[in-house]
Amino acid sequence: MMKSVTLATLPLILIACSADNATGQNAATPDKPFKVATIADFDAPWAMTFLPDGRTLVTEKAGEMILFDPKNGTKIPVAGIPAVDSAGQGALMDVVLSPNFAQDKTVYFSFSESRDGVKGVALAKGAFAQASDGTTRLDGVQVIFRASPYVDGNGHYSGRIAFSPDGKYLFFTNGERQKFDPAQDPKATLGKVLRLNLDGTPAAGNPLAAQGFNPAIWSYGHRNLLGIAFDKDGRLWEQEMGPKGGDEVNLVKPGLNYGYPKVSNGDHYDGKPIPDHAPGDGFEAPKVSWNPVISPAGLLYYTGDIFPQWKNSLFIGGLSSQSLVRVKLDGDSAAKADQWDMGARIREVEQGPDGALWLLEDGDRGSQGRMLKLTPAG
Ligand SMILES: [Ca+2]
Ligand SMILES: [Ca+2]
Repeated sequence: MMKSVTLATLPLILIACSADNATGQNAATPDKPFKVATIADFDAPWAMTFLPDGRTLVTEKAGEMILFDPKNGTKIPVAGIPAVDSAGQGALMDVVLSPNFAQDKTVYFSFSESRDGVKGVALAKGAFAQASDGTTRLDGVQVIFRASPYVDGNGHYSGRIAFSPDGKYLFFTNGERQKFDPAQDPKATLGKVLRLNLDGTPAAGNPLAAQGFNPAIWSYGHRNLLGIAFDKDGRLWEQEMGPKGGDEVNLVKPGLNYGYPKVSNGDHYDGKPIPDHAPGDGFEAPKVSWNPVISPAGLLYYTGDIFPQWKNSLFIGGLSSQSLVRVKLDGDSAAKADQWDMGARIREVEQGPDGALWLLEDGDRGSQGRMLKLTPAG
């Protein structure tokens, strides 16, 4: 539970600094400038995206993709999704429209799968199609990229998707699968941000390929990357679930090493220390880190008009922190701004066509699986 403190009269910078206070609690922002409407219920939803007509595609952990119309509450299952291994943290994960969706109707999605007794995250695409009777499917679904290597275990798949602003590249996150060292292994895609062509092949000119790294790698030394988003100036931001006391927001730059598991502002959950980030250590430090952790999930760069005060902000869902977190950006800098107690594990943050914020609860550990819409209060 968030500790509620009265900070309304303090300047923003003091609120930001107080987030890591001596009591070991993140300070909750006391007043919510939004009202919350419950739109629908899902079964452990993971991600959502808007179609151009205002309908949504929603993924559920167990492997369903659902076409949901917020205008009338209609839910239609989307056929054509491959078998998902949803054990542990496994799921049908992200869903994002092609930058050329108006022409190619292509939907990109990610999921965890089991092959030959080992598991990994896969990236796939298919063409959205709806028949006159309403039945809906993805046509011609192909897996276009698989993490390497596949390993045992059910954790830290990551699997978030973002397209570069020019629509030419697909950025894909691969978690380190709770195996630590693969994040520093130049041959593995685990613990990395990847830059791919739209067909899933490694993009030409990736920064470390000439040094013998896997040609898909854009940056490395990451842990469990559960959100990735571009800002208005084309900067790539990423959030990742770190070790104990080490959740992070990073500004992702090509070829840099973000340190895990060699350095982190957190420490291993078994108590083993990890050296903190320090100037000159050769590792790229996070722009924001949390101790205690928020357990981040989802990342949205806000561009809407109905919350004008939040332009140039990142929004992050909080799982264990049961919160919605706002991070204010200023060029290459970022700072904690708000953390609102939502009373449920928030898995996904999305922006609607009118600039409203849409959230998905993840349905685990007592949380429901609701879709929530946030609009300005009063
Ligand atoms: Ca989304
Ligand atoms: Ca540390």
